[in-house]
Amino acid sequence: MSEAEQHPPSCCAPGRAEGPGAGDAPGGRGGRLAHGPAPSPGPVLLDTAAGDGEAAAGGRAERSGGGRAADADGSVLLPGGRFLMGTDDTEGFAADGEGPVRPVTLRPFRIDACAVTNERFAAFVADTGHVTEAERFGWSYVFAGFLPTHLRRGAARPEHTPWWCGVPGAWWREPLGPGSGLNDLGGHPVVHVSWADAAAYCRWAGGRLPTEAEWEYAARGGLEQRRYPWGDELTPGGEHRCNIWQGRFPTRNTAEDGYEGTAPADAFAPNGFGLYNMAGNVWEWCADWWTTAHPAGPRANPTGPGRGTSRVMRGGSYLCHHSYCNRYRVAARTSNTPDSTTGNLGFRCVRDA
Ligand SMILES: [Cu+2]
Repeated sequence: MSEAEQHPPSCCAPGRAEGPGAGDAPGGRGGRLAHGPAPSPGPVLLDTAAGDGEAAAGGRAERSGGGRAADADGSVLLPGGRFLMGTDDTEGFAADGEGPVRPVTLRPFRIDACAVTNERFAAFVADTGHVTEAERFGWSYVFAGFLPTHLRRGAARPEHTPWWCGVPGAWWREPLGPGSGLNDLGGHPVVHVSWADAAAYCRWAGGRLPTEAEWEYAARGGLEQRRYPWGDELTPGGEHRCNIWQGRFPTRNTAEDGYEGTAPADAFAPNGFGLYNMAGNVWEWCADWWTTAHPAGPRANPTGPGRGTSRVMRGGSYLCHHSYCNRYRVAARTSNTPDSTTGNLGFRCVRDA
């Protein structure tokens, strides 16, 4: 019945249809809370020092490991060409359609070095008046461990991912629900954005969402058939290279990597293409409809199935842990219905070169 049952369950980002009111509320398929307050758009309070400005750019330049520098618009030109997509790694989830390994050829394209930040999304909203789907539904998913007791208690929780709470009034400007704000999150990835919100931002920015093939090629950073954007070892030399969960999921997050929730979009060293956080931090929407059946032969510029019910998400998030989902590998994939919004799901843009 629910669309979520038609594909492997999302590891740590539940779908809109699993949310509050999915079964019995008058809100229908979207499950809009009848009592969900419509958040009023208040002023965006952003700490610009933590934003995408010169300080962040300077910080980026000091880091090593990136093969390419981003242009003034924050994007990197990638040459495209042939790469091996997918994995047959035994660590992978075959049921997710991670395999088979198949040759894919891509034309050159530009991709944002970082996920779209709250600061950039605020500029988009200020310019267009865009109202996000989370605002229209009146709620979004927030990780239970971040919520004060009064919001956590009694919150609707999806059956299979009960560490999520459907929180009335959670949206991108108040990512932990009413009373929260962006404060020093200006340079962090925007979250609580649906596929359509992400696509609208990309159009405004003169681009589009990456195809899944473009995303994976970019994430691999020029390495062939490695497990992570930097190689095969999760923490080379004991160093954390991405923002995922440490400790015991979902009850104890030791935040050894430095972050309990989102990290700044340019945290950690970039991959060989100069791209940040292609593993961990937030899931990223891709353009493609979801399928687990891939043609094994060579493909050029694949765009996925012509129709579907869920859209591809890639990269994993700060909630991913080996014990549960292990989807922060470059070949890992999952999906969600396009109207779904959570506190660990964002996006980045590409442009045709
Ligand atoms: Cu995960």
